[in-house]
Amino acid sequence: IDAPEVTPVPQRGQAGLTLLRRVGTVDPSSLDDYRATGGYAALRRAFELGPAGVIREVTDAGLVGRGGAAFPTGRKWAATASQPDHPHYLVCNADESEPGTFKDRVVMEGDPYALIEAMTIAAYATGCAKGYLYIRGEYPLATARLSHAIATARTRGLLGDDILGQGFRFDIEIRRGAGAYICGEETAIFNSIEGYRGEPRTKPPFPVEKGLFGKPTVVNNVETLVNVLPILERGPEAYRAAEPKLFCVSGNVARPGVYELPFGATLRELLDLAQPTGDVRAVLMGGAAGSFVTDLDITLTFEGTRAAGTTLGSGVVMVLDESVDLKGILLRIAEFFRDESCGQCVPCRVGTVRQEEALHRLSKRVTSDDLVLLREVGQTMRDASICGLGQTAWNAVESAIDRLGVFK
Ligand code: L3W
Ligand code: SF4
Repeated sequence: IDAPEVTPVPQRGQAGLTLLRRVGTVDPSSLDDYRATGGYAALRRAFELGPAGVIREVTDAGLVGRGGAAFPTGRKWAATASQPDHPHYLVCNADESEPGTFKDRVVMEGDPYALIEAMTIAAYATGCAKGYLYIRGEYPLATARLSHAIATARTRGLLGDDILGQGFRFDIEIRRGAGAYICGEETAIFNSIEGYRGEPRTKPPFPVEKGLFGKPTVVNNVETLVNVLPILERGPEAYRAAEPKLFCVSGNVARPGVYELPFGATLRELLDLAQPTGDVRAVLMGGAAGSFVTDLDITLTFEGTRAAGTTLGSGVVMVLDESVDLKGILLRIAEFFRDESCGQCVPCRVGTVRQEEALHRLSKRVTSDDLVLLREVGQTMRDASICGLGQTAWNAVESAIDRLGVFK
């Protein structure tokens, strides 16, 4: 379940790529290449529409967050824009740390100006003069390319005091994470940027009201933001007709990597592209926080995966064939959550330890006592933890027991 030892590549030859259209085909260091391939057309359109017009288009497009929780982006932007308290802040969550997730890295490394343009549009729509790009510390290449792109954009009047001569002021500061998974939780990012321990805050209040430095803040994932470009370039209707989604395919497949497909494809269609190397025993959807499925006819939408009792999450599709030691994978997931729990709340701090201990015992000898304990601990973590880490720490284990018959 560690990040695969491959360099994910966009699947060239797939017709009609949207989010990956420049990745691997243009020089990511060149602003001229970016502009020559349609770059900054969306920002120009944003200035024509005005902030309220941009929010209307994003809302009409039906864009929802790609970090895992699928919250409507237009609603988030409108809520931030309407806050009377100032300043407003924009935070791009680029702390991509869900095991099996590597789509944001591919976008940032291959098309850094797209993220900068998209952040500028988000800031314009929501009234932010300052944006933070909080990037995973283990992404040095993406960080270097984004730093270069930000500096270049500044010298060319695309960031700074008077963007494109429109009197709009906005700039971006990069902050690097230091290896903690929990710092991908939106309020832990705020604490980290403010110089405190990366611990989640209780919600509400939501960031749109009280976020970074206690001010109204819009937080969006990298993939969510870059979707705003085709929305403004094509219009919400055309966007909705073929809404793009990135999937991170890893595990027992011949062609691991980042795939772009329109929402609505089935898991089987995606796997046909990635080519499983053996008989598929299960697919882990949504990463360590997600769950195992066996039905390959699941529709790859937020609703379709929910109906199948799993989650699209951040787009993880980890394929496991019969050769895989499932108990070992469950132990690795439990170890991961125990290690990454910030320790702030009891259900998660204690529950993740108890879960791992019970799995160790069960992997040697199956007893009904330990199976009952595991379920009680899991349910308590789900019901009583402060944040998504504790709430989801039992998902994969539960689905392996109930659907894959582990420990039978
Ligand atoms: C205004 C309201 N805003 C909710 C906002 C909230 C946040 C967003 C989603 O993420 C997911 C989980 C895993 N007024 C609001 C509101 N919001 N109600 O909407 O909120 P929430 O609390 O449902 O989810 P979340 O805690 O932000 C949990 C996934 O994250 N996850 C791992 C993700 C990893 C990656 C990665 O590596 N790239 O994304 C772990 O739990 O799927 O669904 O902005 O403020 N009334
Ligand atoms: Fe920290 Fe876990 Fe509680 Fe989240 S659920 S605040 S990670 S202890």
